[in-house]
Amino acid sequence: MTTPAITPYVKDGIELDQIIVQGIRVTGFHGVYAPEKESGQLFLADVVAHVSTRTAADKDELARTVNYSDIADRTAEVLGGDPSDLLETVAEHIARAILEMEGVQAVDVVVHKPQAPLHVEFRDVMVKIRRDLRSGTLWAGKRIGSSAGGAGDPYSSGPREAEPADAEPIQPVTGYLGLGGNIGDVDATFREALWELHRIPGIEVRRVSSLFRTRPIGGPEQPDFLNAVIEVQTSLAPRALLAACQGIEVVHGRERHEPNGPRTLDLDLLAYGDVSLDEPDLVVPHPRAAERAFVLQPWATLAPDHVLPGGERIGDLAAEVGTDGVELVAARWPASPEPASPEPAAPQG
Ligand code: PH2
Ligand code: MG
Ligand code: MG
Repeated sequence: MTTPAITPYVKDGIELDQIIVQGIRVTGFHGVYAPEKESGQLFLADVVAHVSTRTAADKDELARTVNYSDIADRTAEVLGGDPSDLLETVAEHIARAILEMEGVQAVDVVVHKPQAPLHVEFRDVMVKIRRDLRSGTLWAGKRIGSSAGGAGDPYSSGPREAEPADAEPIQPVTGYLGLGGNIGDVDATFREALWELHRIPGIEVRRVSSLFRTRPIGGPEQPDFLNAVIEVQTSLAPRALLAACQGIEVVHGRERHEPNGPRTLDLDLLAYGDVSLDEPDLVVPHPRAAERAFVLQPWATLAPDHVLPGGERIGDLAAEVGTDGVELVAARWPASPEPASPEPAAPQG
């Protein structure tokens, strides 16, 4: 059984590594003809997961890579699972199952059906596909669901696409949120907001920037702000994450009187993975984030190497806007009280 050659998959100019499982063999019941669905026949699959294996190798830790045994299990489950008419469908379902695994950027799938009912002698029939997180499978709301094969199967034709703003990601996405406030005990409000966010299913607060006192930009005469940025990992759609932020603002007595006016808590969605959105209610990345020292300076203490979809690096943007009107209050924050995590960011240089 031969397998077609594997073309490298290149992401951000870097050729990814490949984890390959070949010849996974299972009796399956796929096929257009009734006898195929009744008796079943041999199906085989070859799967190439395109991943970066560097950190796993560096640390010699299974948790930092993709377990090839899981690749085989997921593939076998599709091969031996619900019958589809077409090999194309089987391949597509395997690709989706593998792309759901954290760290997998792209996948090649070959499905073989060496006992297909043909009129001539032959060695093998196969369908080969490549899918990646960008090539249309990124949005679970659009592409993934229990509806596969039914009338609602997203692969059947028809304009039933979820808006990207409402689509849940296949893999958890790293997001950045900006915190601001200048009314009340803002430090305490921020700490409460962290835990309120963390408690929401689908949001995990990962890391917290240093805390800054900042001169108000725009709006009426008002007290200085406190500002910080946090990193979250989320399985929520962008709009659901925004709604969570707005809910927490309301809990903390946020009232919208005037633009740029004083507030107890402002929770802004700064970035969501490398996604760009331009909706009436939601622009991502935050349209003014790249200009504001009170966002960029805290952000740069947390994720200086984060790159916006336009290619700008947070650390570079922070250096450009400078530190005018922005003063470090606490490098490590929140310092107290219990519980100690989410982990504060290590202070910069
Ligand atoms: N937020 C604003 C307007 N102006 N100025 C500072 N220093 N910090 C803020 O968070 C801030 C602001 C609107 O969201
Ligand atoms: Mg806001
Ligand atoms: Mg704001």
